Amino acid sequence: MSHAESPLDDPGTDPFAVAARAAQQLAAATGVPRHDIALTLGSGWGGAADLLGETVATVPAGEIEGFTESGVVGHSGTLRSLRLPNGQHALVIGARTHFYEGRGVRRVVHSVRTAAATGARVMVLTNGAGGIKRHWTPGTPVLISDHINLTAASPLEGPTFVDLTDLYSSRLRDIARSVDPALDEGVYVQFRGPHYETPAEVRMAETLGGSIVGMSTALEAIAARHAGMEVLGLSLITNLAAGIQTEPLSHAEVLAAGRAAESTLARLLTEIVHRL
Ligand code: 8IG
Repeated sequence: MSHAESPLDDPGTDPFAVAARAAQQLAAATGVPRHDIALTLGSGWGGAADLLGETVATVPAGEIEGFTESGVVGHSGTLRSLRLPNGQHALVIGARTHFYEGRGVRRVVHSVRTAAATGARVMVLTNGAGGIKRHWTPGTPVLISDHINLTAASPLEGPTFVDLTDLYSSRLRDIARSVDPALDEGVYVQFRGPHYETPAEVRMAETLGGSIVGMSTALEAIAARHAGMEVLGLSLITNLAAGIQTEPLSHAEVLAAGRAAESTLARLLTEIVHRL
């Protein structure tokens, strides 16, 4: 995996200036000056991109400043501009940088900051994750109601005291439940990864009030809120968390569960986005 240089790696660089330039480059590459909504499509959620609307342009992520093509199988490595049926423009981010890649938290949240700089007011963050609730069988989508950030990192630097009450907008969760009243919700616990949790860590997460375990989203949600966006978070439960299920976890199984759920998730997410 290549570790391309990025101006974000220089601590003297203003990450918001890089995001502003990335937004200008996206506008030039797509011909779409502003986007209204942005979506990061994690494991299992990629199919939604084809259903949400008409693709106006697809840009390889590596062509935009601060982005790297994702090294994780199951992530597309592109930025796509879509026109929704209501005429709004959606930016679909298929290139997520994970904290566990070790490139720093600025890289992790750059896509969110770029989305905000394109004008997006709503950030939809999706992921594949492990479930702590025993009745969440693999393939179950759940709303994120709140998070616990166990990365010991923040995307914010300096005395930036951002309120995170209602971070995962109850208004947007209500809209999602108007599409599927059976959608359950839970507290997402972001671990650093890339290893999965031990059973003891999963018990800890449960004791702390968590019900979903993953390796993304929380840091991105913080950056989105800081940028003034409203956040909707959705997890696809691809596996029961370690120790909740007795078999060892495998990335292949995670991908298989994602693929199996993909068309259902695409329809669900499309209906939700069309009501936002
Ligand atoms: I997919 O069980 C997926 N991502 N931390 N734990 C963590 N991340 C995950 C898991 C899981 N499943």
